[in-house]
Amino acid sequence: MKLFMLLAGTVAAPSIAFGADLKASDYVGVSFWLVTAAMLAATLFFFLERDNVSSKWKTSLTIAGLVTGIALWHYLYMRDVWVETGTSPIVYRYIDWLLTVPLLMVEFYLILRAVTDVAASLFWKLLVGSLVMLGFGYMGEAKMMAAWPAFLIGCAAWLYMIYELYKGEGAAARDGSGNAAVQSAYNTMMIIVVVGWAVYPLGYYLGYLSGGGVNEGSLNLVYNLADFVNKILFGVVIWAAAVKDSGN
Ligand SMILES: *C/C=C(C)/C=C/C=C(C)/C=C/C1=C(C)CCCC1(C)C
Repeated sequence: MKLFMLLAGTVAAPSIAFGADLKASDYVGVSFWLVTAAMLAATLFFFLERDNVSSKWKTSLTIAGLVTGIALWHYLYMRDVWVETGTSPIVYRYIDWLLTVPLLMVEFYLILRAVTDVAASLFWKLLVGSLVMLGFGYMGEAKMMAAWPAFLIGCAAWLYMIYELYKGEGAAARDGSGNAAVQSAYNTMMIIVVVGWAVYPLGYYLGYLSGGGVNEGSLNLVYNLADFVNKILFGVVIWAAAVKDSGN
């Protein structure tokens, strides 16, 4: 009950939310609304599904719900910035990523820890990688530094995280765990970090580097679709592994 009241409060909080006038031709605005609703549904789903998995998996589902819940909170504001002004909600976007990307990285650590021993250093490496990637991305988008070098440093940090997951400590813990549900979840989550996450630098490229000035529409449409996959689908993969491993 408390959970529902909290969510109801969240949805009612942004005061301009109900004044916004969404036009049918504003497909970027429509994508903001769709993703907002999907984040709400996903958050409820992950929290309620905690009851259906064994105790060692509950934290992973809590984190999945926090990721979509934090995104819901920011989408409520971002969609209004977009609908009212037609400009990129860069600050809300990056505050959201700053919180949710490290939480997504924690998930790798948590699903491994549910079934095997894994060093905390894996978590710290992924955290530093996330902060470097997002810090430089923000500086590039907010015009605090040139768009190209910010992009290249951000990409290097992303590749470093992929390396850690693919060849480093994470992969070693996965191989040693002997748990098929975790191994397949880990591999699917890694594909999301490689393929699903590639959409963000693509959006940045289309928005800032492909010439002809900043294209706010394609930038936001691409980021919104990517958030849908990388936050909701990522959580669903974890949920599926948790249900399977719990014998339900
Ligand atoms: C829920 C939000 C997620 C999973 C956000 C992920 C964001 C990225 C993978 C961003 C990557 C970027 C680069 C690799 C280069 C610099 C520009 C960024 C920040 C868009």
